[in-house]
Amino acid sequence: MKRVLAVMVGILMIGFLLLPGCGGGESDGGDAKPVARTTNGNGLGGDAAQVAKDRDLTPDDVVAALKTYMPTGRHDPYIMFASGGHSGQVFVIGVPSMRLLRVIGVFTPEPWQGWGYGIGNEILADGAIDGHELTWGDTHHPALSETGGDYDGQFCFINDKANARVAVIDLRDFETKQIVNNPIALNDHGGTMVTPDSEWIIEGGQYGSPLAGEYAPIDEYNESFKGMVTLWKFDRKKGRIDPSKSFAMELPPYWQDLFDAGKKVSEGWIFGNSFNTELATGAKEIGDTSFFEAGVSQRDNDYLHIINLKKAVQVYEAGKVEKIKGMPVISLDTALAEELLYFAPEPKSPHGVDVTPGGEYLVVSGKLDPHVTIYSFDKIQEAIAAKNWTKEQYGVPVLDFDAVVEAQVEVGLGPLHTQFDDKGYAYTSLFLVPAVARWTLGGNYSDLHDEADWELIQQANCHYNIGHLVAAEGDTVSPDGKFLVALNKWSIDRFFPTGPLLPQNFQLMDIDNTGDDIKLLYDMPIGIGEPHYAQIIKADKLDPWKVYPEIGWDPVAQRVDINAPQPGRERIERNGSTVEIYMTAVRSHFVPEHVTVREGDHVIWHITNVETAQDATHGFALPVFNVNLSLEPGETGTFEFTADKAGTYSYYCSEFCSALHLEMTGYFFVEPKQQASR
Ligand code: RUQ
Ligand code: CUA
Repeated sequence: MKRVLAVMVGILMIGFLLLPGCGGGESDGGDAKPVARTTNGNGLGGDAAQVAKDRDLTPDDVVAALKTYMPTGRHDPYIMFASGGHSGQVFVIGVPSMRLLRVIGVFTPEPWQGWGYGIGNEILADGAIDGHELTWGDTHHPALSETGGDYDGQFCFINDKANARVAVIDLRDFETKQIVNNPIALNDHGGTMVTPDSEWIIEGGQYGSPLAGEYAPIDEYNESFKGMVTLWKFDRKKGRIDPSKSFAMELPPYWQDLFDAGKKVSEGWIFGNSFNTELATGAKEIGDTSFFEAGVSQRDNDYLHIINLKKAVQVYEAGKVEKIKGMPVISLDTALAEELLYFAPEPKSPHGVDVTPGGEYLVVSGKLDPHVTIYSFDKIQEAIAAKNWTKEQYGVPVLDFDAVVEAQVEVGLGPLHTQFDDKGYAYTSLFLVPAVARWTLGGNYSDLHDEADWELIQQANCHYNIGHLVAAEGDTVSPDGKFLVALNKWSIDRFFPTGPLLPQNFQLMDIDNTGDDIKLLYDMPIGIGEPHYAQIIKADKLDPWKVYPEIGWDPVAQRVDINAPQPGRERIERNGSTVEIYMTAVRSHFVPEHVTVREGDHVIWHITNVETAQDATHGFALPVFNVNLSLEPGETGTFEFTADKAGTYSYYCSEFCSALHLEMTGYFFVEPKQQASR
């Protein structure tokens, strides 16, 4: 097989290098050198053979390079949105080149975008909890907005596990527009996932806690601690979550983990997995059995949560809720009385629940069990109709395991998350092997592959300790297959060691094949935080603005700001001790170049970048007052501060925008109090 491939690559490579302009459509490839038509042992010809030899590349290496190399000027066919973990941000990466295109400032201030330094300050301030300003987040699960269960390229949502917050990013300009706090929770994990038309954004909790962050001692765990899932209503027209139309449901204090929304046949339902049905409270010293890690792993089963969302919405709309810190909450008693909540046993420290493209099956992994367990949505419905259940300690009906399980597949040690492709395969990350398991789906998916149903086909090794994995559109109703990225937690020896702290490693795999032919293509170190989940969308579904639509654009409101400074109308206005500055920026000057205020004045400063050319971004850096804007073409930014320190401050443009960029500067004078009385 290798030999055949090598020869094929050789032929391909020669053809590639000999044909003028071949594959060079949009790139300026320069003068292609003539290449000898001979091949050597690598199956490569001429210069390519020499490079491969000098660099000690195998034929597989060369194929991998050819599959990921993106000539200058050409764009990737896929775009990945990855969580930034405790960087609090979202990363935008081209696939298959794995080039980092952008880090979107979300929960953490980010100076290049001016995020938190004059841009987006109010949005970040909205993320404060009870007056405590937060300057970071722990982003876990990005969710691209969907229409009919397919990514539509309009929005991206992301949760902050550390503080139970959810953010909305508008994909017209790739900027964060909103951060909402969950009033009843202080941490989350099962967020964000969306329903097939993004009507609801799911945010499940994690560690059981008294609702609304109240105090309760640990020995009241069983009564005072609660679990929850929150359904945030998304207003697509406004591009915002509408907290006034959102609600939550109380759950037993098991640790709810990940959620997924039903689709197609299971639309209207949502599913979550859980652990710690043991109700372990940790810490040997207080008489519990052990540390949490053992305490939460005692039972053979935890509970898959099965929630009738459609009915829950009706119950919420009928007002059968309690308000907790302003959030309407369906109590556990109401959820049971209204038949909204069911459980099914799930084996050994389960993690994740992933719904198949047609919505027929739910895949759950047991971290301490080498199987994935596949539940049938139909069988779940039959078991509910037949009341085939027993009740657990909080009164929740637990459906009979054998009645609802369709199949179990032994995939390998430490299975975590599952994604799908267009060929009837599922892919499960195996943390302990570590590897990506490819296995076959049965049922409606049997016709898509030649292999037996519900069977392990390949364990493709990765390095090391894979958490999530993501395939192109791999959690939608129509997965693309083609590429898969393993989000590895450890990188150990993969890269030059940057001291004791090492990057995580994204490994790109080629899954555009069948059988046991998954190939590793590329390593991408992530040295900015620990990404958890990612989603990959086809690039042609995104239609971002190249410049803002009009001069004076306010990206928060997504419309022209009537107060935006316009060219020719720059000015400085004083009103008592408030000074308002209307400034424009254009290559290569600010208008005005001198601004004078008095010590103690409150300063409101508006700047419009009046450029219309793509990429003509200007910065605005002002020392001491912690201001650094990024103003993209057409954008207006406004910031305020108190000029409480007399002095002479030179401000300048912090983007290298033109040959005379260094000259794009000006002076901000703050007259001392005694002189200011002149
Ligand atoms: S889960 S630790 Cu996405 Cu595997 Cu968060
Ligand atoms: Cu504008 Cu540099």
